[in-house]
Amino acid sequence: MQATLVTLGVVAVMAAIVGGGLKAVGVEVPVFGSIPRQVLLGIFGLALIVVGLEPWQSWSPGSDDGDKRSVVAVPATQPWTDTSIVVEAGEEFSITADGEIRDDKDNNPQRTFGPNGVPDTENQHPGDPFKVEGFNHAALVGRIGEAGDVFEVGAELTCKASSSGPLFLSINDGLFTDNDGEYKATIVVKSPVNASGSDSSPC
Ligand SMILES: [Ca+2]
Repeated sequence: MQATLVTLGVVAVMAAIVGGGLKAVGVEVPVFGSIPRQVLLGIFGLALIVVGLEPWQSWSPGSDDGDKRSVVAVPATQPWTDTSIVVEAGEEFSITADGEIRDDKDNNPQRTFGPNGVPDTENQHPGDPFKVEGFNHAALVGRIGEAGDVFEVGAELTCKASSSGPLFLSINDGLFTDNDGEYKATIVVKSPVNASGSDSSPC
């Protein structure tokens, strides 16, 4: 596509210079009777060359917006998954998650959860590590750094990093060995240009 544009542009410029009567790479340009047309064709040809030489990247909208995007699998069979993403204090990031897990595959194989989990209103899951915080059972949770405060992610969260460090994700469950499935988390660390300012809460 780009090479074709450049070729056409070169032919147009050549035709403009010699005044038409040209046949090149399958394109035939008749003799011109008018100088302004010749000039116009020359300009058009130059424009084609410029467009053709432009890096392809700039043609796909949103590809150079500066956001860092990553998709990470969070298996239900282990605590804290290192997302390999490092956030800086003050940086805004968003996490959207989907997928399905089971928290007791042998005894309750029909019981499945999504990233939002469920409120543990009847205290059926006393072993949940983030019960005190009031986070849903089997919900996706996160922390920044090994000792960072844990925050509930659920299916969607946008927040501002309260500290710098590696981002970890886990599932709010007390026993991981009887689980299966995984959540898939899409993490977008926003460039300062795309951050929503002070709107998002700290995490
Ligand atoms: Ca479990």
